[in-house]
Amino acid sequence: MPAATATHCPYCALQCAMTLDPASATAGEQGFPEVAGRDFPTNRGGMCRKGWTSAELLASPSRLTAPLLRGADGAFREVSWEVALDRMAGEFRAARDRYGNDGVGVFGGGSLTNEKAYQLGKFARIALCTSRIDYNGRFCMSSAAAAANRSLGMDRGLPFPVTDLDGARTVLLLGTNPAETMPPFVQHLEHAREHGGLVVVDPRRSATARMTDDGGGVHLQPTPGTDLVLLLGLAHVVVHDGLADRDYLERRTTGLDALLPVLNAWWPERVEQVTGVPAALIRRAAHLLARDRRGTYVLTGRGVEQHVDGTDTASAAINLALLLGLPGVPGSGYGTLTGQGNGQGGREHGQKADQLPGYRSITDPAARRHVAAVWGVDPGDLPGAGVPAVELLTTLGADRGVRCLWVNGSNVVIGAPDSGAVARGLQALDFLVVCDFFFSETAEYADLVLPVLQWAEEEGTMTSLEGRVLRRRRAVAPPPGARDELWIMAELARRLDAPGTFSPDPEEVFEELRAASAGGKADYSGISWAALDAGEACYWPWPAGAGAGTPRAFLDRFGHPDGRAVLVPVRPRAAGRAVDPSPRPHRRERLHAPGTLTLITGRYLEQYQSGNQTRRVRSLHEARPGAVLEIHPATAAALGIQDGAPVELTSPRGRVLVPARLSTDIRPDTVFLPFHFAGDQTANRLVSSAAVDPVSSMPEFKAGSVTVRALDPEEMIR
Ligand SMILES: Nc1nc2c(c(=O)[nH]1)N[C@H]1C(S)=C(S)[C@@H](COP(=O)(O)OP(=O)(O)OC[C@H]3O[C@@H](n4cnc5c(=O)[nH]c(N)nc54)[C@H](O)[C@@H]3O)O[C@H]1N2
Ligand SMILES: Nc1nc2c(c(=O)[nH]1)N[C@H]1C(S)=C(S)[C@@H](COP(=O)(O)OP(=O)(O)OC[C@H]3O[C@@H](n4cnc5c(=O)[nH]c(N)nc54)[C@H](O)[C@@H]3O)O[C@H]1N2
Ligand code: SF4
Ligand SMILES: [Mo]
Repeated sequence: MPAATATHCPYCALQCAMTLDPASATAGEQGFPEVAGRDFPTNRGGMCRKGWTSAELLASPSRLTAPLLRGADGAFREVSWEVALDRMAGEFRAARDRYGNDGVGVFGGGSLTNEKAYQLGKFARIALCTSRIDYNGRFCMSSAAAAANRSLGMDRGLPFPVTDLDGARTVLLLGTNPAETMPPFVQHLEHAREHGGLVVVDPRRSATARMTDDGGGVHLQPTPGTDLVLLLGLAHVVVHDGLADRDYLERRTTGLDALLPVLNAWWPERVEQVTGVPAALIRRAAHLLARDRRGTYVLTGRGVEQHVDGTDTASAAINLALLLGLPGVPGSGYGTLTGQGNGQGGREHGQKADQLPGYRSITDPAARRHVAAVWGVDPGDLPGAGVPAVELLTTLGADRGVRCLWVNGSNVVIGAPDSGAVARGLQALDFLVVCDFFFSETAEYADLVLPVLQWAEEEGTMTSLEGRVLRRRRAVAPPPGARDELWIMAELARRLDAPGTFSPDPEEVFEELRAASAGGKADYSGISWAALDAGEACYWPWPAGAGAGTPRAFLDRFGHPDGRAVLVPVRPRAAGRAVDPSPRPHRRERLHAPGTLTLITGRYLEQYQSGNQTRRVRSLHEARPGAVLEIHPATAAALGIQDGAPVELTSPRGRVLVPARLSTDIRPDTVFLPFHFAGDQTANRLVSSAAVDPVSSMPEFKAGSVTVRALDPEEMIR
């Protein structure tokens, strides 16, 4: 093994390049590899605190190192892999016999390598023969993906390299806070900021919104959940002030005639009434976006996508970009910032309920034939589409629901909406298997916990937010008791008499993935392991035989058969508001009860996702030991809430206890909570899973309704 290994950060989709050196003097002292930033286009040697401290977890004392099986007394005991895998295969077989194939289910994640995600989808379909597989990316990228597929005919988060943004003069940032969620990305916005061209849309004055201070641009602070209307207003100004690119619309799009009447109805003063954003600011922002269209980008994040109208809102953002003539033109564009480390690759190769590898549809007969041939099975033996994550998780243990579940790469007890109900569902299962490297809150409900490898202990590929495939490399040996999922799947497949091959070797699985993806939208067939190792820029689609990949998509044509992008005439579903996301109040009087506020949830720089990794890193924990409720001082005063004092948040689903922090960065009608924490601080105990986006099945993470009240400090200690 070479002394220092070139790899990428384990966490987010920016996939900052790093070097891990287990042999340096520092490594010797600290007991884990030394991390150094590595020059690479996305991060240019920079990283955030999570990346710098990531290697600490390789030596964590809380690492899982042996399979844990729950005994009849309810306690976990270490067992051998042989016993663990026999038991798992036995339980899955029994559940299939008892309830049918769809009685077993798999829940994956966007942190898995391409090879593991691909193999997991294959394992579900032909070893377990179930349609019931979905993954945490449903809570992440599904609205943006659905909108891009619908409008552009292909979903690659950024259809251009991140470095293209370096030359931008104007960037519209819709519900995305990269200053905290991808700090090294912010360097690519510097040029636009210098030109006063950042337009940040966020109900909070986030770290990213603060970049618009001192002439950096403008911050629009809409009522949460009203972005669709705001985007219709911006598009209205573009059309009515003659700023649309008529020639581009004529050559490259369809659907303008259907869109124009929708836009007519949303003049800025009307939009102001719904969104609270002043009409003059809407006009100013629209003109800023149109000032120099060969230098303008429109980017979305979870703030506009994680809503029950998230797909339509993302479509409205694409419409705006198309009206301005941006997508598919060098030096301008539309994109969404993918979140998880392999959020992009993880949504391409078959973890999704309705999908086969290469971004193929599981209901398309030609796709089924192609993939079945690669897998060596009959197309008729492939199950049909399964159910999306919320439905899978809300029917656990129920009639026709999943009875025996394998969670591999998600911590649903923290990350999924209505997490209290999810926990009850897990409890109702006949058997739950959780694979993780740390004992997660979800593992607490498991019957069997299997220890897997961390990023720096495994080999594989990841696809970053710009659609570039990267090599993840092994820098250290794994602890003796841990195994990787490819091996686990190979062992289980054998025990389940599965057809086809389940290789434990990542390079072999990648070769198969290439073949399975060939001819699909996300075509990896031309990308070789050798090219990846040589550091070639491997952007998909890269069909076999093509000399190179596709750093910039859509230059000649969009992904639809006619090569054109579609302007989708999206409109709010009810007057003003898309769908009222507020939960049904228990009692009528709660409707107007004092303290009923809009809850938005999101992220801190120092914590990652469910926190199962970053809560164990000492310096990150010290910086952000828990959740804090961000609340406006005027609202706090009206409710008798002091800065730093405990508050209770309730919704019909559950309650959360946290300290308050008074801040004028948030609107008076809105409060903000991060979702990284466990126990009484679990934000998702409050979040509803009752309504989802009709296209993407995204729940409403960003605009719920909660009641907030001051809490007597004694009430906290219970
Ligand atoms: N530190 C850190 N970084 C991460 C992650 C992490 O957990 N921690 N996770 C990674 C993942 S998986 C993802 S998906 C990305 C997410 O990255 P982002 O999309 O940047 O993250 P969020 O904080 O979820 O939401 C962004 C912003 O949306 C705003 N927002 C909330 N509601 C609304 C609304 O109705 N309208 C508008 N316009 N804005 C709204 C919030 O105030 C917030 O500032 O981050 C990735 N990077
Ligand atoms: N309220 C609210 N909820 C949200 C969001 C929000 O903004 N607000 N954001 C949503 C978003 S964007 C996302 S992406 C989800 C994430 O939600 P989760 O899936 O709950 O988050 P993670 O912490 O990434 O969970 C991954 C788990 O898998 C483990 N793990 C990591 N890598 C591997 C691997 O290679 N193999 C295996 N077997 N395990 C691994 C980690 O240790 C961790 O326990 O949360 C969603 N939930
Ligand atoms: S920005 Fe993302 S990839 Fe880069 S160091 Fe931070 S967590 Fe890692
Ligand atoms: Mo995400």
